[in-house]
Amino acid sequence: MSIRAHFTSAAQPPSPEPGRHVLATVTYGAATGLTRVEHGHPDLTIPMAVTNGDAFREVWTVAERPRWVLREDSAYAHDGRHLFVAGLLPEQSVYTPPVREMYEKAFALVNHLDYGHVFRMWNFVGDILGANAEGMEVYRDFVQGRAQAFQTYMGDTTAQLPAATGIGTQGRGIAFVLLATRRGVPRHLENSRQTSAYHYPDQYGPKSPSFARATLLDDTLYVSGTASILGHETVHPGDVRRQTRETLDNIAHLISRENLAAQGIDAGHDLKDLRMIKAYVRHEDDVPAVRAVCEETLGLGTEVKYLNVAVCRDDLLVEIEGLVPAVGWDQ
Ligand code: 3EB
Repeated sequence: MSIRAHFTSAAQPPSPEPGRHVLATVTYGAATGLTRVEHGHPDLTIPMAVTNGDAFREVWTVAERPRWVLREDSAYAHDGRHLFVAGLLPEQSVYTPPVREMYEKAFALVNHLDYGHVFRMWNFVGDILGANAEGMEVYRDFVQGRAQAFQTYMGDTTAQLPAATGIGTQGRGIAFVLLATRRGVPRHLENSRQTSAYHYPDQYGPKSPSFARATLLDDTLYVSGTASILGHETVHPGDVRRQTRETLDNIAHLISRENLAAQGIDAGHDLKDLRMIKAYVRHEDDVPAVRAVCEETLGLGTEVKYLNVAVCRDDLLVEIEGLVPAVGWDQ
């Protein structure tokens, strides 16, 4: 039985389906915090809701009763098959060394607990487009520290880099979530419309970002944060509708039979198969336009959560992520 996720209101305690257990939750709300929720599982709250009333919770559930550990700046939860790790780093003058240390500790924990493979990460970067004390952009500073930690963990190979999201928040400092598995072997996938992020040229920073475009685990396809980028270049600067369409076109191609077959995967999906969709929108005023394009493209029946945060390039107005669940997930 695989790990699964669903959205609930942040106002209600999460209620897992019969026979399943809450591993951990991520709340998209108004403040930063790592807490223990009623039943005992950890919750990471990130400030990025469009308005306070729009806060929601992403609930990760598993088949076995998990163990939970909550510390001041980190938490983890695991059930013998899947591991959730979250961490918080307060605002820093320079991020590379403390980010490296935080991610190295997380990867050491993954190894220590014997969950062999990281398959999905979220990186929540406050003031993502701001400058650190030395004038370097916070995102580039973060990317450098993360790259060093991955190098410690797996050496120079890019073959094990997982799907990820790198996104701004309405707060300060950095937080992350990682998911790892003991059982399956994840397949990390690229998109032939886009340069692999780990091969981006150095015009985007001293280290290339450490992530794959998607990861396939147990027939669920985890789609990374995706933006209006072709090759390595932003397209449609200043046009949020066209950026949203291009982003959805990128995801459509990523999950298509053509793109998957080229990487030895016998599967093919459409945008209508996408679930757990989050659209990160730079300017709150653009939310209606992003919503209109999503509804046009995905249909009115597909739930999309809209959040209001900066994306990691000044010219990117929107980033979208989701997953294609394995058959039977909804049952
Ligand atoms: C991009 O394609 C857009 O640094 O972890 C997307 C997903 C992006 C993950 C990350 C960044 C990250 O480059 C930005």
